[in-house]
Formats: sequence, C-alpha cells, structure tokens
Amino acid sequence: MDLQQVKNDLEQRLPKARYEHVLRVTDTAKKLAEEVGVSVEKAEIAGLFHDYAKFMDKDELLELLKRDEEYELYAQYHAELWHAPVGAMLAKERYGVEDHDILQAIRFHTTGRAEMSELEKVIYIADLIEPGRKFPGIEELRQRIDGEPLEDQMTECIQHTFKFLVQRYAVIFPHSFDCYNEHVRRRKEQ
Ligand code: DGI
Ligand code: FE
Ligand code: FE
Repeated sequence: MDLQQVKNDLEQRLPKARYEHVLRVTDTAKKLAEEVGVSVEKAEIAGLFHDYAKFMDKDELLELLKRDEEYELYAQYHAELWHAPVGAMLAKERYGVEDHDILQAIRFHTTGRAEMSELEKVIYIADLIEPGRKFPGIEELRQRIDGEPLEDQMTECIQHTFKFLVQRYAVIFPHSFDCYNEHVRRRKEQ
C-alpha cells in the first residue's frame, strides 16, 4: 500500500487539526508498538486509518453502517461511535486492507472491547495519549502508564475514558463496558 497516497487522501478528507491528530496517533502508536513488540508496520496502517471516517456526515455514516454486522447495536448509540466501524469498512473496501487485526484495531479504537489484541490496545492507547491531547489529568496518565506492561496501560486508559464519560452522563456502549469490566476483574485478581 502507498502510505503517502493514504496520507494525501486523509489530508483532503479531514480538517487540518484532525489530520495532524492522525499523524501524531500514528507516530505514538509506532513508538508504543516498538516498545511492546507489536508490528510497527501494522500500527502505522491502523493509526493512519483510525479516524478515516471521522468527518463524514451522520446520514452517510448511518447508510454505510447498514452493511455492518453490528448495525442494530451501533444505531442505538451515539453517532460519535460510528466513525470507527465505518473507518474499518472503508480501509478494507477502498484500500484493500485485509488484515483482520488492523481492521479490528480501527473498529474498536473508540470503545475498546473485551479480549482486545495487543495491536488494538496500542491504537486505543495512542489515540488517547498522543501529545496533542489536552484534557485534564492527561499528563498524570501519561506518566503513570509510561513503560508499564501494555495490559496495565490499557486498564488505566479505559478507566480514564469511563471517568470522562460518566462525568458527562454519557450513555455507555456495551463494548466499552465489556472492556472496562474485563480490565477491572483482572486487576482485582492480581
Ligand atoms: O475520534 P477521536 O476524537 O480521536 O477519539 P475516539 O474515537 O476515541 O472517541 C470519540 C468520542 O467517543 C469521545 O468523545 C469519547 C466517545 N466515546 C467513547 N466511548 C464511548 C463514547 N461515547 C459514548 N456515548 N459511549 C461510549 O461508550
Ligand atoms: Fe476516533
Ligand atoms: Fe483519533
């Protein structure tokens, strides 16, 4: 795959700030992948595509989502979540990305899920902590997880997301719950 072509496409599709976020996520994901022994090449592709569908309008996203096996589920939840499965769909259909793990990393980058692969965790974490993210507590989160085992980093990140969502009275998507519960159970058993 011609990654420069993907970048050009992304630059056209996304506002500048979002495009730059994508590049920082990709960079962060590659570094984390290297640290934890995950394929840097796969991390790069998943990072580039993770927000590919972020700025499509809601109707277009919903129309594409109809072909998704979890359409009924996604349609009942916040539209903000839709860009993740649609991004995976378009990476496959427009760029011929076939690697299941890369597609799952794009698909679950927003909600996480139970039994995430190492690549999926790398993308989830990179999306949350890339250097452009400014939310309260982010610096403490970065410091807390730096150099820790990937699984522990993911536990801290999903907890962070839950705190954020609950504070906003957000309706929580079932896969997000499954991810959170799995990590909290594992932590309790340690
Ligand atoms: O696309 P990004 O802005 O880089 O980040 P993202 O894809 O991780 O998240 C997009 C938004 O989705 C973010 O504001 C958090 C929100 N989100 C994540 N999980 C859930 C959620 N929103 C709801 N309502 N429920 C969830 O389970
Ligand atoms: Fe996203
Ligand atoms: Fe993102």
